[in-house]
Amino acid sequence: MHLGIDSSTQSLSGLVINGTTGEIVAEKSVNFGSDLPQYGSPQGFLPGGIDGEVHANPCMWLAALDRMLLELGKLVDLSKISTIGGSGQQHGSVYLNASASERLANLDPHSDLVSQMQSVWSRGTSPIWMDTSTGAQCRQIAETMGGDAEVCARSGSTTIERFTGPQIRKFWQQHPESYESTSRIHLVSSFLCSILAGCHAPIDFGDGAGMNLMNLASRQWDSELLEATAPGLRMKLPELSAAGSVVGAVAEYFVIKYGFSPECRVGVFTGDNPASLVGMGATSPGQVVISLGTSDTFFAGMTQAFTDPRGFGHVFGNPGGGYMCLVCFRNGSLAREALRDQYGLDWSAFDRAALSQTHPGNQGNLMLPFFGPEITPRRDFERPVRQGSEAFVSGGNPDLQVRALLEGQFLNMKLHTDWIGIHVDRILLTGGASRNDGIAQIVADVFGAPVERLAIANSAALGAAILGAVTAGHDMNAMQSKFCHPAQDSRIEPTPGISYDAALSAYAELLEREI
Ligand code: ADP
Ligand code: XUL
Repeated sequence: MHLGIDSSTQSLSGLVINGTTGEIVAEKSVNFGSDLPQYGSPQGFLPGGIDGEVHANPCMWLAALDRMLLELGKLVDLSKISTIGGSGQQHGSVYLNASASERLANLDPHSDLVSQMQSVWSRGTSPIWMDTSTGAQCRQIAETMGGDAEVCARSGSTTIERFTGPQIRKFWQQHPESYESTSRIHLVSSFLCSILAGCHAPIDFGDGAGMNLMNLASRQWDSELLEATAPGLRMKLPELSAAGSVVGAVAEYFVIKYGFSPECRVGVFTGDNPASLVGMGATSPGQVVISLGTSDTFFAGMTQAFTDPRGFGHVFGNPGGGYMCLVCFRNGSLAREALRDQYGLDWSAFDRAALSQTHPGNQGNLMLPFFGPEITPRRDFERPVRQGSEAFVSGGNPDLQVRALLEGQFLNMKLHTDWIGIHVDRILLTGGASRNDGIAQIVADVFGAPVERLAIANSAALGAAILGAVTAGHDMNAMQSKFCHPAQDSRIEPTPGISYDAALSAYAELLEREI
């Protein structure tokens, strides 16, 4: 059996698969907000950050790992797990001092992870992907490199505020002494992998590409990008390696505390989106995945690496080989939740509003669906922008508001993914909100393509488990054909005779005017 661990924005999940029978054996999720309220992070991050700063407490991820394994051990015999694969929310970084190596190698099973890691942090909190505070650092790095086109050609993305390089530069500028005392900087993925393996684990080519530091062509750290980012950075970064390659045996802590076999091996972790690509069975080019998690993301395998001329899209390493493209929208579930709460609705009201109470095109009522800063397109919105009837613009009629939000989100997605040039003839939908039929119907209508969902909404955890199977020597494609089937009756066809061409132009015009 293989265990996949996914540490995403709002929860940490474990999912166990049997690679021989094709069975999903057990699944357990720990929600940071509701299960670990002591960390004061109802949505997975510390509220109240100023000037676009969004940080999380890395202890919370450790507490969640301990909790998840304790609960999972009640559902499945952990001694039967032969390999562990994993993934983490992308871009987030963890800063450790020189004592970390020894600590990792000597974790005491009679204590817990949080108390033992207390003295290893060189930075108490971790900037995560929602952070938009590094505009100045992005400009400085781009300037040193001779322009953003050069950064993009090397790393697969222009300088991006949430990407780890600009975040590291800001840390060095604001806290040079703490930066100096940092001996290793991990991503969320490689950090959790290091805990499990009891030694510093590598970063994979998928998550590594989300840092503005990795050279996409050579799959090595790019010396010039490192130099343009912060002094002495090379020494502080882990090695780069392929997702799923063996890191080593699981640390004794997990053997004694949770009953893992000492033979159990840990593979290199990746980012949650690359893991989702694996878990959706979409690593081979030709398929499009839309993930509706905390963020909404649009991604697909690519045969060749080419980049977004407008700079919103990214190219990452694909855990199945080659490349993947990705476009991320910050106002995903958090915006849907904000509108839901503002109107006192529940998710079934979203279903009803989208399926029976309103019509495609929403009688011309349009919304720029941003409740906070957006990254695609980049702008510090504070509230949505409405255009349409007086009643709608003044905030009336919840059903129209729901449809306007959803149509706005997917029109915005369509507008900002056309550069990829993929003919979308089927969409694989995943993430927490994908189970909502109303939302799925609007995706199908806006893109004019059928939508399919897998039985498992948490495709990142499934992808992580499949990467675990790859660590054990299984073929990724064979595992994908075993596990990645659309759920029965999950297919949603686009409504016949509907076109969103006019709505897309109207949306583009409104956006142009407001930006
Ligand atoms: P992440 O991986 O980013 O932590 P998930 O993929 O687990 O996020 O998605 C969690 C989100 O899914 C929740 O915050 C919630 O907003 C949304 N969600 C869950 N169920 C529904 C539903 N039935 N309809 C719409 N959204 C939903
Ligand atoms: C991708 C991104 C988010 C995070 C959290 O670039 O920032 O999707 O990976 O899910």
